[in-house]
Amino acid sequence: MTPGSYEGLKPYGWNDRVSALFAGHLDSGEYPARVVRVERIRAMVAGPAGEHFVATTVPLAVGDWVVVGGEGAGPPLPRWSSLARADPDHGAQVLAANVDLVIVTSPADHANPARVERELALAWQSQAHPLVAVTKADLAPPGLVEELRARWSGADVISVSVRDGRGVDEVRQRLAPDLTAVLLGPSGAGKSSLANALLDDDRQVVGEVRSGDGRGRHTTTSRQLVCLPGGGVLIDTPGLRSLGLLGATVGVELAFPDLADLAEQCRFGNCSHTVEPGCAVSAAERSGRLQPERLASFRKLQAEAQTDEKRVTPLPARPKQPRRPKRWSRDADDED
Ligand SMILES: Nc1nc2c(ncn2[C@@H]2O[C@H](COP(=O)(O)OP(=O)(O)OP(=O)(O)O)[C@@H](O)[C@H]2O)c(=O)[nH]1
Ligand SMILES: [Mg+2]
Ligand SMILES: [Zn+2]
Repeated sequence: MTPGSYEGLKPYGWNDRVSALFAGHLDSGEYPARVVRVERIRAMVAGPAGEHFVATTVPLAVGDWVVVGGEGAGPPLPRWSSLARADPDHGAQVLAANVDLVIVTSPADHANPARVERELALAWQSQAHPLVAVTKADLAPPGLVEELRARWSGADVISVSVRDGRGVDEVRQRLAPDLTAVLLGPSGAGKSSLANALLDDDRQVVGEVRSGDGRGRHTTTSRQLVCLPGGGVLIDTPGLRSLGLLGATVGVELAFPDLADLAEQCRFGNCSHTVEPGCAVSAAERSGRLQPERLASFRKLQAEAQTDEKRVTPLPARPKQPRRPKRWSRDADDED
């Protein structure tokens, strides 16, 4: 069966691209749906007639498109993007699927640029585009936003405040008419507050931060997809303590385009930007053009991503050699 127009799914991001995903996948009695929330053995999905629970037997992520039939939801249709982290307990965890935009939130009163850079790398690796939202801009110390913009030159940085409303429309415009965005950032960054501002409704629960260090209290506990009134889809997420890079080497490169440009000018193609002569990266650091903190952040993320990459994609096992009789063992050095 060919997918119909499914008016009821349009607020959930149904468009020609999604329709094409389902072509040839729908039998009679089946319908397309988008995963709105995932629980242990069931998921809340949005189908053409509204949101309802379905049984699931395969792992699904918020944002997945699935075929629903008599048995519940089938496996996810191929994802065009997948925001994932290395999870210390479960290996890899997909946080959100089929997102176009990752909104990396960074609270202006407790800016942590290195965390933002980690999240930018995960966003680029996911195949979505990142957008940095410096939240609580009404509390920003003078010059902070300009400083962050300079550090992340090349990234789309918007300062946002739900107190005075600045930046909210800009974020809204990025999502219309049918793009999907996921909010990423530490607990207390103001993700759910921004979701409510975009929804024009206090639907997401918002929590006070701790008075001393401004950390959040992990108010949001599950990932949830909501439709925005002016078009576009938003996924609110809980602030995560651990965001392992899961081999995101490409994402790290894309998050540091300035360093990639400099590295092209190094004398040696395999320059490690530490001790080599003619290193353009070290020269930029010495001259003050490259902030040492940014370089340190790049080195840390790159090393972590490379280590993860080896873990995630282990080198192919060497084919087993038939055991040789002992008297041939002196030839062992000739192997390879
Ligand atoms: N001054 C100011 N405070 C804000 C702004 N946005 C959010 N807050 C406050 O920051 C606190 C945390 O907001 P939340 O929206 O719950 O933060 P969150 O990122 O969803 O946190 P988790 O759900 O724990 O991950 C609340 O007390 C909000 O009122 C803002 O633009 N300006
Ligand atoms: Mg929240
Ligand atoms: Zn170099």
